[in-house]
Amino acid sequence: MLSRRNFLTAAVGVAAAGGLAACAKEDDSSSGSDSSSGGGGKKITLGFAQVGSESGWRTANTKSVKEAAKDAGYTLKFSDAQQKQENQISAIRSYIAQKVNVIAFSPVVVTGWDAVLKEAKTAKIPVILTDRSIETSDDSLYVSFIGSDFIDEGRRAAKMLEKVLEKAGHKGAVKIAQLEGTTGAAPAIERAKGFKEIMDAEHKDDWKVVVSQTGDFTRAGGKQVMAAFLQSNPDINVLYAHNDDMALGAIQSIEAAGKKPGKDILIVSVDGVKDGFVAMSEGKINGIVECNPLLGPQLMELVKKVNDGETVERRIKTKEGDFLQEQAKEALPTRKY
Ligand code: GZL
Repeated sequence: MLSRRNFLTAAVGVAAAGGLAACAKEDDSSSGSDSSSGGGGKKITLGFAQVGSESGWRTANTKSVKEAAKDAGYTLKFSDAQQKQENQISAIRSYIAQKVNVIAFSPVVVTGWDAVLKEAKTAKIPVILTDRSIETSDDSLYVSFIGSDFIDEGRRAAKMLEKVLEKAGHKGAVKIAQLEGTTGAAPAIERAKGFKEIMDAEHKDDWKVVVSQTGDFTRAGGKQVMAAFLQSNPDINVLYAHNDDMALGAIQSIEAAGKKPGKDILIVSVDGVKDGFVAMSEGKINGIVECNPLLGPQLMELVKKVNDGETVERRIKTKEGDFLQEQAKEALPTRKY
């Protein structure tokens, strides 16, 4: 296990690392400590490269990370990559140059990380993946991945759709529109994979995904793409959205087309943000597979162990539930995000 205390740190002269890409947004939130104490003193300095601020889920995830770092007394260097991989890579290089103790990030897409993670490894800075995973042949490039099981979320969405169809008394063909997350992102790839696994195994004769396209996890994307779906496939009767924000955008287009979301077009979504629960309580979304963004406290515990050179679990899965319409009203007051 790598820990900065146990070795000399090679100077990492990555010139470009000094600055973040122009359009990324960064801030140093510390607990009032001297942020130059990264690695020298007792205080842990964590560099966190966030995907962006594309959805309600991401906003809640950012809040959880920042609050938990403050509660833990860590110095947090935080950047928002605005969903651009080049900005996340620049942020990681910046943290290497600043000699943080630990780097954590939520990779916007699964590929293209080996080079920068090799630089972190050379600098003897351990890396933790949060929320989303990566594809790499070199397992030594990160010490742990903490986040949901997206393939299971896709399976759960398909099983939930079975219940929604039965409850709606649906008869006849099931013509599904799928709003995919960001192209190349683990949640998009894996939520589609899990859903297809159940569909192929248990519904290959009566369910069909008639159209599928990315809405990039945003409301605007969901609205725009759903409008196009309804033009090309007016007989869609189910929407499977990879996140609530795209489902909420799609609802606007469904209503603009004179159709009733939750009735004419049954909707199953993923995340469980408050606005998603409100839409469910209004009968506009039929079921939501929860994906828990509140990873902050677990992440900070992991950071401490990694920094202290302890052995940590390679894969830590977050716990989450499933919610149907009738549970929405009762659950709303206690939703934390
Ligand atoms: C899932 C997370 C996804 C959410 C979206 O863990 O990566 O990204 O489902 C967010 O809302 O944009």
